[in-house]
Formats: sequence, C-alpha cells, structure tokens
Amino acid sequence: MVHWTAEEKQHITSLWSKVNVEECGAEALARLLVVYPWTQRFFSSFGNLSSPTAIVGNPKVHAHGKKVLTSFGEAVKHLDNIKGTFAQLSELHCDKLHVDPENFRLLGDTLIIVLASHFTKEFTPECQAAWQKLVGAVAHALARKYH
Ligand code: HNI
Repeated sequence: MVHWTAEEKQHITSLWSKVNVEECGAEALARLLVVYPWTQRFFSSFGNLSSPTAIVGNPKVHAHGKKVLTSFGEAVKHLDNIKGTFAQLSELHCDKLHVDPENFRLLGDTLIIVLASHFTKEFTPECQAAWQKLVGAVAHALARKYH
C-alpha cells in the first residue's frame, strides 16, 4: 500500500478541490493523443483525430477525458485503497480494451502538465511531488490485473 504523509494528502486534496474535471480531463486526454499519437489507436471509434485542432475540438475526446478524470478522482477519495478502487477498471483495460499499461503513465504525465499550467501558484515542488506520486500509484493500480 502507498503511504501518504499528512502534507501529501493535503496537497492532493486541496488542489483537487479546485480542479475543473471537465476542462482538465479533456485537456489531459487531448494532450495525450496529440503528443503520443500512437495512443490514438485505442480511440478509433472517436471520429476525427487527424490534427491537434481536430483532437482538441472532438466532443468524444472531451466527454471521455471528463469520464477518465472523474474516475481518477476516486483515487483522491480513496488514497489509502487505490489498488482496490481500480481493480475492476484494471481488468477492463486489460481484458476488454487491451490498453498497454505504459499509457497510464503517459496520461499521468499529461495530467501533471495540465495541472501545472492551470495552477501555477499552487503547484509548488512539494505539491508536484505529491501529485507525481499519485499518478504513479494510479498507473500502478490500473496495471495490476494485467497478465
Ligand atoms: Ni480508460 C474507458 C478510466 C487511462 C483507454 N477508462 C474507461 C472508462 C473509465 C476509464 C472509467 C469507462 C469504463 C466503462 O465504460 O465502464 N482510463 C481510466 C483511468 C485512467 C485511464 C482512471 C488513468 C488515469 N484509458 C486510459 C488510457 C487509455 C485508456 C491511458 C489509452 C491510451 N479507457 C480507454 C478506452 C476506453 C476506456 C479505449 C473505452 C472507451 C470507449 O468508450 O469506447
């Protein structure tokens, strides 16, 4: 189990309370698809992903980004049981969606960049370190049921 200090929990929950899940979720997923274009292969049903403009303006990317970041919020609510929280989603991403777990790390990176760009003042090195640990823990939990 990941251990959190009181300060780390504080950094995570206080930043999260200010996050606009719809906006940041859409941005993080769009960035993933733009910066790491091979991730587009999982979203062939999403329609036009042919350029950064198309990706950013794609309503399915927007909706799915919101869905993913909303789900990520369950980790913030259950910091002491991230593995349990994502057990089913890990099975889904492995068995049904066949998403390479390396992509969870890439999405974590784009999320950090989006948060840093939205919260320049709050995103201190300590806050960033706590978030880096969180995205790592979520990626690890989502990869756990892979076989
Ligand atoms: Ni992910 C569906 C959560 C990362 C590809 N994903 C979901 C759903 C949730 C979710 C919730 C909806 C499940 C359902 O319908 O029951 N995904 C998460 C979380 C992360 C994540 C919390 C990481 C923080 N997913 C990724 C990554 C990829 C990915 C990095 C690929 C690059 N996910 C998918 C695909 C689907 C999906 C593909 C199905 C989409 C659809 O609707 O067709």
